[in-house]
Amino acid sequence: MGQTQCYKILSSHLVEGELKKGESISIKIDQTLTQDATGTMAYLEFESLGIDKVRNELAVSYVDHNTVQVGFENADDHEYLRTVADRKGVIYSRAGNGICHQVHLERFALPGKTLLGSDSHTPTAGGIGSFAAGAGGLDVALAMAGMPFSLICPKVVEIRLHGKLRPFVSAKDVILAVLEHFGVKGNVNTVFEYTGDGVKTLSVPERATIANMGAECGVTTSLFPSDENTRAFLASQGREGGYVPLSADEDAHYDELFEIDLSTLEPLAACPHSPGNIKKVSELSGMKVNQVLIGSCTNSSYTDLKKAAAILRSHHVHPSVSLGVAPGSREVLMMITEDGTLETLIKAGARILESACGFCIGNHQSPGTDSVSLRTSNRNFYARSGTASASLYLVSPETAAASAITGVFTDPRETGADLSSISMPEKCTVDDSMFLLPTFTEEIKRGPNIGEPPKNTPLPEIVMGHAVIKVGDKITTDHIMPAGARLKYRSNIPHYAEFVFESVDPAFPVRAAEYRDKGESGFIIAGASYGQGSSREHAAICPMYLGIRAVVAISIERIHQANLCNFGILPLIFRNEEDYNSIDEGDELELLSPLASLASGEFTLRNLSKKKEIPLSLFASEKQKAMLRAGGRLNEVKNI
Ligand code: MIC
Ligand code: SF4
Repeated sequence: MGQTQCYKILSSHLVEGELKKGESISIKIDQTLTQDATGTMAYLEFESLGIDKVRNELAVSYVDHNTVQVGFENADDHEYLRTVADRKGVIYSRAGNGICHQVHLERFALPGKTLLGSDSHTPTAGGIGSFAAGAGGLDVALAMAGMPFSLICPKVVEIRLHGKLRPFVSAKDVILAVLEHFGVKGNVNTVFEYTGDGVKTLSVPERATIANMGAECGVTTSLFPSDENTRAFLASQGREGGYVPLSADEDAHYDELFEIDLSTLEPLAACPHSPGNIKKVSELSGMKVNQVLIGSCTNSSYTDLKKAAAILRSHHVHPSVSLGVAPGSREVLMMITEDGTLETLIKAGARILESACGFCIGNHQSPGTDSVSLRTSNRNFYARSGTASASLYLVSPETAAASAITGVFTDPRETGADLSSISMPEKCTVDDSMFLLPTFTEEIKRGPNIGEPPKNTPLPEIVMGHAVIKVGDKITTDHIMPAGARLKYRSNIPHYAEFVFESVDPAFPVRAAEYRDKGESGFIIAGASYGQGSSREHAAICPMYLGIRAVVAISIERIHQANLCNFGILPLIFRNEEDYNSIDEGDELELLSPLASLASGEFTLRNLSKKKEIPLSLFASEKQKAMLRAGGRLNEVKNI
């Protein structure tokens, strides 16, 4: 029987285990990427491994998240990242060079390679046929040390695309249709593989948009074949030498099939507060809009901005709308400058924003109270924009531009603009001068906000304490560790820990620390799909710092589960879902014989307040069990 594209790449990189769905495997990682918000911790962790220089094929450190620089912290982080990159053999992409995923796609990603990034949207590179996964900073640090990456051998879902998109319907609408079908939970340890005659109608940046937002479904990664469009894209970047054709065998076996006829899709929007809450734009038509933001790693390519500009040409932004445009990379910015697109945008009244994450992570451009914000980004989680009362809708650049003109939700098909001639150019404007290559000479500089990554203690014989908080379903890592205004504390765990669960229960950190200081082990009780979204390992590190020893949930998402194990927090799952109802916040809990239970994976939680025993399961590999016993991966450093 033939192989899927996914299993072809996995088998050529397999280090440990058997390529069988559900088995624990380890693969060799060719390329790594980090970004500044997760990067400082990743490089501090890398330093703690005591290794001179990175051992994988290519390591790139991007500065794109925290570029607003209010206060000294971000600039100090950048200086640490620049100097540690130089010292350890990492390419440094300076602030201003663009968003990691867009830049990596343009300059480094290659079909058939494996890429691990400390950012959940690393699968963007799946658009070029790379097996690209997001992970916590520590996993990326270990990959830079040449260690294989462990994952569960995934189930592979074929998404077969037929036909061709109609004008004004775009790649964003394809992935929103995928999200409508698969939802934002229940897709762990799955890979989406795109096939069918519709694939060849999509350019690499369009494919990258689709692969990018597969992350919102919670899949390990998404993959597109490497074909003539891939060759053309690589050639446009002067990288044709990296082209290899790659696709699934004709008779490949898939675990599931989902078919989409591209020609039947219409403009869609993800409604508040989840990327999986999909409606047709036509159903929302007429709703007042206050802010429109075009950019982010999902939709900020050259053709995205050209299409938006074509719709905006000869129009002006509606008086009650603020329109911001953030090109995804310096390359895109240079290209839209050269061909007059930038002028069109400026004439239309767009506010030109830095090539960075910016608004997407709530770093600036927080919308007004109760306002409606249309964005081309990938996440509209509650409070992520910095304004909890705002309603965020995720849409295509076409819908965003059309609505910016009218001031109300507008189906772009109504604009009558001509987008037919817009396509990727044969040659892009390449200028690599904002990458710094390592010289191995810099002295590593650390500002006062940069602290050591804290370590946990080994799993004790008695794990007893309180349910410090009880939360519901779909708690994202944004709920656990806010970004936006708090982002600058990423390198300072004691301070950042003061904001754990800020938007859910601001009293949590003080309560947790009080229990911790009495010598207790804290418990977090959660519903389904706990820890979805961002890869930020701070969502494990900061609760650990506050004394949390176990998360007891209905289900936990892949990257967060790995981060919990990496830092010695037990990720435990209710064997009977309804037991979620038999624990209340404040209940006194005891985990019976934790050390013996670790080996079997079967735990019993005694609720001392309710006098009830609750069976729990641990789904973890043997390696993860060893980490949990040691109190986290950093305590095992001597084994590297
Ligand atoms: C995000 O989109 O949430 C981020 C910010 O890029 C995160 C990483 C982080 O929290 O630094 C991600 O997606 O992993
Ligand atoms: Fe940056 Fe937003 Fe992409 Fe995350 S999702 S990498 S914050 S642009």
